Amino acid sequence: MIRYLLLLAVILGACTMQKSPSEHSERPNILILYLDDLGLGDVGAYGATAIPTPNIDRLAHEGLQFLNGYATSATCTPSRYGLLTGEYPWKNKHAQILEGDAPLIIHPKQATLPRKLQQAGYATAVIGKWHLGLGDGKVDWNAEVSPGPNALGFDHAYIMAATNDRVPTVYLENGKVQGLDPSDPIKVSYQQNFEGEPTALSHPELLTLQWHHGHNQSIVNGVPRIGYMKGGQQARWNDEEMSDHFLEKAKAFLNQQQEQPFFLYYAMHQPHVPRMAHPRFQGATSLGARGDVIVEADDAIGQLMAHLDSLGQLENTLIVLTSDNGPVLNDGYMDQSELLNGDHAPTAGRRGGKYSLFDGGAHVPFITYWKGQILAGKSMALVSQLDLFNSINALLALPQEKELDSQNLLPVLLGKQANGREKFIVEASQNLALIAGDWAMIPPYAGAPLYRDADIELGKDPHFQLYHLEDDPGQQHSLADSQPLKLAEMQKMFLQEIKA
Ligand code: NG6
Ligand code: CA
Repeated sequence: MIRYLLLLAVILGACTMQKSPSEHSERPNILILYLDDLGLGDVGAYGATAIPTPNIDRLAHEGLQFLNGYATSATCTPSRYGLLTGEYPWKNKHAQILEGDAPLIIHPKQATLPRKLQQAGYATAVIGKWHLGLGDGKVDWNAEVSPGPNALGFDHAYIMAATNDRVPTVYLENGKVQGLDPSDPIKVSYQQNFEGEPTALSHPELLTLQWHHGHNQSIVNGVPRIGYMKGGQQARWNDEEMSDHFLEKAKAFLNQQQEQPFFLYYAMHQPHVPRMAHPRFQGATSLGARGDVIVEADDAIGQLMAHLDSLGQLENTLIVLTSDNGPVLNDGYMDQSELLNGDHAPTAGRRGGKYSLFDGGAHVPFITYWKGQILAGKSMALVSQLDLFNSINALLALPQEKELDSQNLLPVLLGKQANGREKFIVEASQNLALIAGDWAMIPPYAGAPLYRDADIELGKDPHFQLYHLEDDPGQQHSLADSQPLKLAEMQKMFLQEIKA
């Protein structure tokens, strides 16, 4: 009897024994590299020749490069919402570009990717851009700001609240503004300026970067921003050091991970405006600020990979690199990105860009890399960032969240299956379009077809539009009239998908 008990104890012990990280291949670390406004054509592996991106190219060439990978939306907040919740963002009316003092739009009781991983024993962190709202209404930036990422399953959060062009221009660590001097409290408003505070309109002489549209409120570091802010002088970030700063925080998080696997959501701010590369990257390309910050981002990715390698974790980390939405050259500052763009094709020939229902809106670089596990290659499979949620669940043998819109595409993401999704919805400002196989269908929408300031075609038209994306990637010839049967099939699929 005792012998059997001992044997049982040995077996149980072996089952529960903590494995060293290197033996954890079924529970790899997960690193999501999420860029901000990086277009399909902004990366060497996807055709860019004017912007050297050797580190992203290495991920693409040694990993699996998806040629039909999509964000859920053509702007940031909704795409991040879809990524972290596995739910279509247009199902939440708040999932639209948020102001810097907007409340958290993911309910703390909602299923989230970080909480799933936290519950599965992962150490979880978000470092970088948040833009999903903070607090529950009136935020006091001088006290603990909550709920935020920590309430959604992130053990650790080192973030900017919204975007690098919106106030407050400070970093928050686990809900606390970093470097805040209590005698110089921060006030933020998106309604009105604080008395005596200079704005881009009242004090244009203080600007070192000129605004083109929007971006004419508070001035921080000579850069005019969206929103008004007063105080917190010591806590204000330095735009040119932001990339190094987040990288340092990411490395520090990785250094702390010994026993548990980790999930790091590294939400980079490049190449979103204002594009303020560190001086060592200024002039790295002939494209001006936009090209330079992409080189800066690529360099940070290379450093992070080298760091993972030095910790012996590269073979044990599934890396997913993608972008929250398509590219834009002029997003509100006169940084000469349009003027200096030359022949560079940020959307790789897709129509539209950020904000657009055309393919340039949400069709983005999408790469999976797992050294020793994913074979190098290219995939034509249709994949959406929405699917990372249930695919990662599958990887960890966790139950699927069937009520979500996320599909388990794990075999596709690992390169073991060629066919991805049959169809999915992409959105822009809560307007929807369907992608199914090689086809894209955009229902009729009222409103201006062109976002004039940014010079981007939004995809709005009073008629149905139907495009064959393989034959016509630039969406120049709508087949809505000549292919009525296909259009009807797409309309039916669209309705099925939005009702599901
Ligand atoms: C827009 C801003 C744009 C950018 C965008 C959010 C203006 C005129 N434009 O409202 O500059 O900040 O919001 O970008 O203010 S995103 O990538 O976070 O969605
Ligand atoms: Ca973005």
